[in-house]
Amino acid sequence: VSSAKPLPPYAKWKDADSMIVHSANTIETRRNAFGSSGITPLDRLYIRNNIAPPSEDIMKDPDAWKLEVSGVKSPRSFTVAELKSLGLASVTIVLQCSGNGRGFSEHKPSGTQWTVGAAGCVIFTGVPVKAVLEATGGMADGMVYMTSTGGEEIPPGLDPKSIMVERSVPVSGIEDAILAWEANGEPLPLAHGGPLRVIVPGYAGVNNVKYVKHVAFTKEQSPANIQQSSYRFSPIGVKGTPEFDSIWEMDPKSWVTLPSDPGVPVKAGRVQISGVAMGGMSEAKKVEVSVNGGKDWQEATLTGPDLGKYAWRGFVLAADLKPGKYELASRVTNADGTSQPEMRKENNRGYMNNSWRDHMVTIDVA
Ligand code: MSS
Repeated sequence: VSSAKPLPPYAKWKDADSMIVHSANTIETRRNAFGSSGITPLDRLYIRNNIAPPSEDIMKDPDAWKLEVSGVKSPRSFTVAELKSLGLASVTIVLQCSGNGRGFSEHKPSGTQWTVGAAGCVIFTGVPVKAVLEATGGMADGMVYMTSTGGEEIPPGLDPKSIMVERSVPVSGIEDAILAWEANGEPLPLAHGGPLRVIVPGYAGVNNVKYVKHVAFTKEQSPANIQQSSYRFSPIGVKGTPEFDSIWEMDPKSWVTLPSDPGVPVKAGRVQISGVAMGGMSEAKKVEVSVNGGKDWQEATLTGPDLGKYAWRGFVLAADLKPGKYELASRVTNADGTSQPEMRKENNRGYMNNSWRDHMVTIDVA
């Protein structure tokens, strides 16, 4: 199946057959295209841009890209080459858009109608934020957020606050954060935030600011719309404001990836039902699978390498299926003992849907 819309130029290198192109800025991985190794190949990883990405020109000399660091005792700027001398760390994370699963919400929230594919598991490599703090004398007194600004050009005549991508996360979240220049062993491509990207493990996609040009430790959250009103858990029909929680830490979530080929019946007999499971802020510990829409559950086997608490795990359950229709569901429990809920937490923009019922897939066995 090839996508109806073509891949935009900056994402031409993606595997078109694995992607659903919603728009030039929103490209989803097909449910059957995650692979089963635990790591999502970059050419199948989803893309989400809130505004058009910067020109490919910024990738000509990635080591020369400049990052400004402020809200520290000795503010200064660093080139990527200089950052590379400060430290090195790799972290495997689930990168997941806050809106992943929005397409299952009944109230049809505005925004991309993602199903399962605005997520992937990626090994990012870069310098620990803590090493950058050490090199700048530590945070200035009283700072409680790390506020990162994306490197997009703001078109003249627009109020920067209305479109700039600038996100604040509580400093409690930066323990394992890095500034990354590499993904899955490759130089970080522009589409995923090259030359330099903030990675806040465990936090929803939007907090991982791409082409980051400024990291500031601040007392207040960013005044940008993307912080103040978007990405907030407001009730259905209510616009986001700072009184509602910001979309930060992710929840446990899993879904079946195979079999899920649309319109292709599965051969009766032994079927390996597999998928991916993330724990959110602690590791995915246990996955249960149901073949009858959540009436009965069986414990699945975790597969693949354990790449740490922020990564997802593969899982598999072997089932002997006679001809018929089956509703395949999965439910993960993390190390903190939190299980994926049956129902989504309703909110205006359909953020953070982790309902196992919404994520079921129906297959025909023949
Ligand atoms: N960054 C920047 N700079 N810009 C933009 O737009 N977006 C967000 C993040 N970051 C942005 C940034 C989002 S929103 C998301 S998801 C992510 O990113 C994605 O990623 P990729 O790589 O996949 O594309 Mo939702 O929550």
